[in-house]
Amino acid sequence: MAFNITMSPLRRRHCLFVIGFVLFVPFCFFVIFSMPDVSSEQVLIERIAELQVKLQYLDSMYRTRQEDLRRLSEHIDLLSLPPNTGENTTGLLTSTTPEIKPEIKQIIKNMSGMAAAQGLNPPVSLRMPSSYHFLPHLLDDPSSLRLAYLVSKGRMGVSMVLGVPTVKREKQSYLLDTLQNLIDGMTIEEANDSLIVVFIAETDLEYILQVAKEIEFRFSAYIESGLIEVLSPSANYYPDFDKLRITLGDSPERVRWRSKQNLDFAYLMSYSQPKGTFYVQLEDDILARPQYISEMKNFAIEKTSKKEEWFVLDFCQLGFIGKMFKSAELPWLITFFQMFYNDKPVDWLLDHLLYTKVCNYEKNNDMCKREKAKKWIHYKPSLFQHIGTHSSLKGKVQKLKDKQFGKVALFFPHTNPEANITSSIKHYKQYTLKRAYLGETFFWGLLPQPGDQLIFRFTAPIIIKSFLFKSGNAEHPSDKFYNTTVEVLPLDGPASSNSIFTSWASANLTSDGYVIVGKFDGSGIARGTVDESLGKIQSLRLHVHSDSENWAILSEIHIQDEQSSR
Ligand SMILES: *[C@@H]1O[C@H](CO)[C@@H](O)[C@H](O)[C@H]1NC(C)=O
Ligand SMILES: *[C@@H]1O[C@H](CO)[C@@H](O)[C@H](O)[C@H]1NC(C)=O
Ligand SMILES: *[C@@H]1O[C@H](CO)[C@@H](O)[C@H](O)[C@H]1NC(C)=O
Ligand SMILES: *[C@@H]1O[C@H](CO)[C@@H](O)[C@H](O)[C@H]1NC(C)=O
Ligand SMILES: *[C@@H]1O[C@H](CO)[C@@H](O)[C@H](O)[C@H]1NC(C)=O
Ligand SMILES: CC(=O)N[C@H]1CO[C@H](CO)[C@@H](O)[C@@H]1O
Repeated sequence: MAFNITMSPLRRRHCLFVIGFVLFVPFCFFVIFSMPDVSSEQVLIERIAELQVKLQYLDSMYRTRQEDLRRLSEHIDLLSLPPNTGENTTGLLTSTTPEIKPEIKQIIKNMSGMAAAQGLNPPVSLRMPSSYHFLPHLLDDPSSLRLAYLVSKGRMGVSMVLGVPTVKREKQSYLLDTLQNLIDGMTIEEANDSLIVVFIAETDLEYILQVAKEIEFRFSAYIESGLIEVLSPSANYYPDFDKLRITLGDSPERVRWRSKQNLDFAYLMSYSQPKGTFYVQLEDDILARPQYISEMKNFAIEKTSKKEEWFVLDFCQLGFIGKMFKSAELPWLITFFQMFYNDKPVDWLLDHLLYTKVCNYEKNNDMCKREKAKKWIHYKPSLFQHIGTHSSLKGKVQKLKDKQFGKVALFFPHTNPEANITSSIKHYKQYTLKRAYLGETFFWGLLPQPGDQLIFRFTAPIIIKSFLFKSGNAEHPSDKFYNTTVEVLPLDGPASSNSIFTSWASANLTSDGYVIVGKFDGSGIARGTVDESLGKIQSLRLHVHSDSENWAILSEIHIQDEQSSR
């Protein structure tokens, strides 16, 4: 066993090359012979670039293992060493001490009797500082780096890892909408080759379980497939935030908030690092463009294939959102954040790291900017946008929007049966229910109250095949209808002799003759069919049962009658 562990570093390196070679060469042959077209050269170059980054990631994984081995073999060497008597220096030669050349031996011989002759290969190893030096509180408890919570299927080796940190917010949480949006923007293949790591940066277990429960309710299929993981740190991971140094002249609350953010990012990145080739830092209140995954991946591969030595690919102009790194290079950031977590906000640290890497102190600022721009490459248009208006720092209203993001569809028009429309919810500006029904815009109503009704009276009664109401939109995902039912008024009321109707619908009948046929679900959508036995429908209404802290948007209205579905 000891032999395996103390395999020479050279042999380990060879081992890696052999693995790389075995993977790489057949791949190249495969690519070359399966694509005889000359124009596919570009494709080949890009596939190779992709593989290069992947190899870099594998190498970093391998080095982590190597580090473990090294620590272990050092330990074993020290245990098996004879005590240093100072009498026989060559006696200290072990498997890891270097061979002494004859000339050197000669010199030592000639120095016999001198203390200076005994200085070679002492049984002393240098101790390099580790994270514990910067975060000494981690040593106070052996469980400080143990996860407090984890739901994971252990997915590894994907292309894209998306890190989504989330914290408790006073007002609205957008986490579920953000996750929905991230998943909606992926193809099946991309979802299979990605991982979304939700980091609940809280220590209140009740809250953590609540959030994890909500995620599973809404995304059970993706928890099951391993696409979504949820984790939380041990309370001992955090230092005593009351003992932080006040830096940059900020308020204690702000220092605390930004220091914790640094530690949160370091944690999330450390967890995510071994999971995949690329890592993208996100937030819990964002909106992503459709196809963002393939756009990010293609951009990364294009830059790599052109031999551009990027460190950050930036897909959003705001803060730390949408920054992509090679997982293999994350240790740079993690260590930097640990060193300066109490000193600067996280986005400044990223900038400082780049500055330290590439800027020449003696050259002018323009030069520095140019050098940084080579390593920190911006992508346009932006792929991510902020949706939250309430930042998690109490009282700080987040109004920053990325101007490069451009417009997204805020409503989806349909042709609906002709109807007379009334709403007891007051509309905002030009966003009337009538225009929304006609597909000209979305409906935006102020604070729904119990009893509020949105009524569509059909000019001619119709057989309804299906209905779809989607509330909330991309920019205002929480402006949904909550606790709201969809109800229809049949032309032949319950008084009619239709026995099928009576038996089925009586349980769903309202006091004023409407039949409940559906309701808005947690994601703000009401869709369904209307049983044929109800016959022709005079009118359909949305009926609100609870008051809401949010305004309400209808971004999609689609009522299909027999004609339109033909
Ligand atoms: C030192 O140790 C080596 C190997 O154990 C032995 O061959 C040699 O004779 C020793 N030399 C002295 C001066 O004790
Ligand atoms: C050994 O040391 C003596 C005295 O310091 C010196 O004169 C001599 O050149 C040395 N011999 C070798 C082989 O280094
Ligand atoms: C998903 O990934 C696995 C392993 O990487 C692969 O075997 C499988 O074919 C993929 N499925 C799809 C639908 O891409
Ligand atoms: C729509 O219905 C309301 C209430 O029944 C009625 O006052 C109004 O005249 C109708 N409008 C049209 C254009 O039919
Ligand atoms: C919906 O509203 C009804 C009537 O006010 C109330 O009894 C019920 O608890 C509400 N349901 C939810 C999920 O809020
Ligand atoms: C939409 C709705 O409430 N449907 C109910 C109508 O009544 C039947 C029978 O009681 C229920 O099974 C449905 O859930």
